[in-house]
Amino acid sequence: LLQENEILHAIEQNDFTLFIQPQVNMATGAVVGAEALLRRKMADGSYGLESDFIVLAEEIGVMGMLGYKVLELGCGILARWQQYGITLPLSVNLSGIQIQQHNFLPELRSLLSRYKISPGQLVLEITETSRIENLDRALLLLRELRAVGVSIELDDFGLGYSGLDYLNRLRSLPIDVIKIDRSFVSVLPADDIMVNIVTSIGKAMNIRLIAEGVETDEQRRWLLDNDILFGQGYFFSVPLSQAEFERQFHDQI
Ligand code: G
Ligand code: G
Ligand code: NA
Ligand code: MN
Repeated sequence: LLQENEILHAIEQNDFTLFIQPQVNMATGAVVGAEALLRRKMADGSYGLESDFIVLAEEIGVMGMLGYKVLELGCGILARWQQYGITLPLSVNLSGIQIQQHNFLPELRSLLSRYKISPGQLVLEITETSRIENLDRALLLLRELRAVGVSIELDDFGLGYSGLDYLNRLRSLPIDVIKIDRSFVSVLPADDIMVNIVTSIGKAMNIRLIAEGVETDEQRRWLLDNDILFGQGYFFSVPLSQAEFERQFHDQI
């Protein structure tokens, strides 16, 4: 089991990197974006992330610090891509705790200016299961993020609290993309109820949809047949090291 001091040690040592998974147009295969996923160097030299790492980091009060490092790594990737003329947007995950830190916005602004990032290339993924239940607070923050110019992806959509009142108020949030949670995609095509519900919400709100966790061609075709154009998942690519991602997709990005 993961120990508290292992997390602290990893943060101290900057033992982290971001792996990258492409987001694709499922009709053409074109890469339209990418998600950065936190990995740390394991004892055997491979890269991984314990399933409880983020939760534990939140519990022991270091997620703000770790989240800042993640944002900085993401900005570093975008700055390097700019030098190569790569304009692909990169999605970085935020923890609910991270966005509640009072210094989150000023730090984001200063990272964007220090790394000379055009804000339109940075996408922030906010998980629906985090703190956006507090919609009034979320609205203020998301409006400020909108003013900064970054895009917002609502991650794990359908897993959060989805009462009708919540859904109604969700419409007021400036969200650019909804990511259909993997648990709904993984049961396709046999069980399509949840994908249909979530999809109709996204369509009614006129928000772009991305299906997460697409693993088979059958799922890809079902999603396309149901007007979901964008996807991410092992069928297209597992998360890759930055070098491997750039090697595999250089002619497409
Ligand atoms: O990466 P998988 O790669 O195993 O990620 C496991 C979980 O950790 C997912 O819920 C994912 O959203 C989350 N996660 C991955 N990278 C990050 C990150 O950089 N920040 C935060 N807050 N969560 C992350
Ligand atoms: O919570 P979030 O959606 O950010 O988490 C993304 C997680 O899903 C990461 O752990 C990533 O490695 C994983 N993932 C990405 N594509 C697939 C897939 O096709 N199948 C499965 N099982 N996991 C995936
Ligand atoms: Na995510
Ligand atoms: Mn997700």
